[in-house]
This record gives sequence, C-alpha cells and structure tokens, in this order.
Amino acid sequence: MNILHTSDWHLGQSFFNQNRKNEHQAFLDWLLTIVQTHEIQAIIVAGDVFDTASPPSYARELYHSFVVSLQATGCALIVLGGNHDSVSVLNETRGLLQHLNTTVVAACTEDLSQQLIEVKDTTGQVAALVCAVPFLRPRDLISSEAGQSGDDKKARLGEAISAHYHALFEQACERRDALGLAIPIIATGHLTALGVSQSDSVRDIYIGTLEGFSADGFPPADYIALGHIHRPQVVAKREHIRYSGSPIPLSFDEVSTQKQVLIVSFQGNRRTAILPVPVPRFQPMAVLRGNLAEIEVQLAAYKGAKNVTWLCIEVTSEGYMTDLHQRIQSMVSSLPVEVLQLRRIRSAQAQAMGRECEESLTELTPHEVFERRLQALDNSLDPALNTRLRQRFAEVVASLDEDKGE
Ligand SMILES: [Mn+2]
Repeated sequence: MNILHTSDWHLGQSFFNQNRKNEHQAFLDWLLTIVQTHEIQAIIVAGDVFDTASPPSYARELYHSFVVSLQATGCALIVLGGNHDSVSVLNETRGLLQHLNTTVVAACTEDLSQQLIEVKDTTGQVAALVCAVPFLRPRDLISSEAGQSGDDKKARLGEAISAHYHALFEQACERRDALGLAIPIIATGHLTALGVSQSDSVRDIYIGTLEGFSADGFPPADYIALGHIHRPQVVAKREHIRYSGSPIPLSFDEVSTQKQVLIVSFQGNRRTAILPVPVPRFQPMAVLRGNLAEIEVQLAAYKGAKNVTWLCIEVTSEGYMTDLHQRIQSMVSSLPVEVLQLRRIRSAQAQAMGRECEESLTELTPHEVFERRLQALDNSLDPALNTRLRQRFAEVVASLDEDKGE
C-alpha cells in the first residue's frame, strides 16, 4: 500500500506579481501521473492548500479540477487545513468533496472521530488509519487563564497539542483492534517541529507563545506527515517524521532546494520504504549574486534560452547607486529573463554608515523594522526585557494576521 505525502501547495500565490497558475497546473498534472505509475492509494496534503484566506477563483478551480481528475485513478485525497488556509473556505466544499473520495479536515473537530480517516485498498478493505491533524489554533485547544506566565502558557500549549495527538492515536488503536487488521497508523500535522530549517516564505507560526513543538510530543505512529516547512526534511533524526516540503519554490531562497513529494509504502503494518520523488522545476528561477561586472557575466548565460527565467539579483557594492535599476534593466533588456527582485547587499562597513537613508520601508517586513528600532536602543535595554518585547511584538503581528483571516 502506497501513500503519497505532500504539503504547502499555496495555490493562488502571487510571487512578485507573477501568477503561478501554470506551474501549479503542471505540478498537479505531474502528480496525477505519479499516482498512476506508483499505484498510490491516498494522497495526504498536510496543509496550506491555498496561499491566502480568500484564494482567487482560478486557484479554487485548480483544486476542484484535481479532485475530479483523481476520480479515474481511485486514489483517495486527504486535505488538511494549514495556517494559510481559511477554515471556512475549505469547509465550503467539504461536504461535496466527501462524495468524491476526498476528506477535508480544515480545523480540529469537537467530535474527535471525524479526524480519524480510513484508507482503503483496491479491494475495499481498510489498509491504513490516518489521524488527520490540521493546523491547530490555540483557541481550539486551551482557554488562557489570567496570571499565567509566558512559560506556563508555552508548556500548557505544548501539552495540549500532544494530548490532542495522543487522544486521536488512542482512538486509532482502538479502531485497529476492532477491525482486527495489521495496518499502519499515520498521523499528520501543520506546525513547526523543533530543530528545522526554514525559508523566507514560511510565515512564523507563533502558536500562542510556542515557537516549536518537540518531536517527543508525537504519538508512536508509523509515519508522521508534516506540513508548514517548505524544505523537505527528516525531523529530529527520526526517519518516519517528515516534512515533504512545498512542490514549487515559494521564495527565492528555496530555489537551490530540490522539491519533492514522498511515497511511503507499507506491507501490512510494516513500513517498507520512504521514497522521495523529485518534482520537476516548471518555471526556471535563479538567484544571481555579485558586483555589477560579475552579474553581467552571469547574465550572458541566458542569451538564447528557450524559456524565461525569473531572477533575483543581489548586487554587492560599497556605495549607493541611484541608477542601479536602470543599469540592470539595460543589461537584461534583450534577454529572456524577468528580474523579479533586485537587492543591494552592502559590505558591513557600508551598512554601518547611514543605512536608513538608503532603505525604504517597503523593502522591510514589520519584524525587520522592529529589530532596527530595538538595535538602536540596544545598549540601554535589559536583555530579558528585550526578549519579552520581541515576543510581544511577534504575538501582536500574529494576532493581526489572524484577524485578517490568514
Ligand atoms: Mn506553507
């Protein structure tokens, strides 16, 4: 029995104003061929199906068409809500998709058994049980109590997440016993497990004040399919706890990573293989670094290329060039490239000298602005207060994001 684990599709992403519809369409077409050639019984999408809480129509259409195309294969689809997904958007079509071999778990449910999913083999017999855990919002798990310190809350939240997993896992064990079958139990999640490396496009989840969930908190499932982190990786050196990563690079710092989906195979309840299948790159993308002369040399390689490459150009220079945009534009005007991001990387010395006048607010994230202000106060601030300020700021930004429904 083969299960395919993927996550973080981010359908509908706008990438420096570029639309990713063609890449996503190509990925979903490719995924269908993988389902057929590898005889996949179920696909698990571990959260962030959509990029935003109100995905554009074409993104919803991609999702729905994929469900329809999958029907001919007999493969089941299990979709979990991520931190980018709107619970109500995913729930809109949940009931409808149920009739198309697709189970959507947008948020954790009051009746835990709704998060326990049976995967059937071609003969119709139950071949695996999935503890379908979506992105967990703190309000779904605990009510905060007045007078609790930050550490208390953090510990309680970690415990609450672990308790949720264990309660569901226990139900799965009971179901397996009742069925009397030797079948694997698979768990899912959309969170930051401790000790993973992130990328620019991953929005930090401050689950309350919990920055990461310890892998020790997971139940002893046969495989744990995680989403949220866009780089594929094994968690805490445990082969069976994995992030599949996103199928397409969602930021330029992901360009150097080989994207993949994972095929997990079982014989009875025994895991026999975890096979990473590389996802083709459907849109050429590259990051060029160097001074102007070096950039010009690197750009020459694109002359005559068949497809347009999306570029991030990082120019290292000592001084400030007011005409940098024009200079780069004149270098690329006849080439099949699109410069989506142009950044100046200054030497430490240049950075120390008046960075404010060279930087515009639109180039910075709220976190970077806050960091700059903190640095300006650095010497006068007590380190403990400094840490608390950072935490508070992160919480405020996270709650604003949540208000926007993200
Ligand atoms: Mn994501």
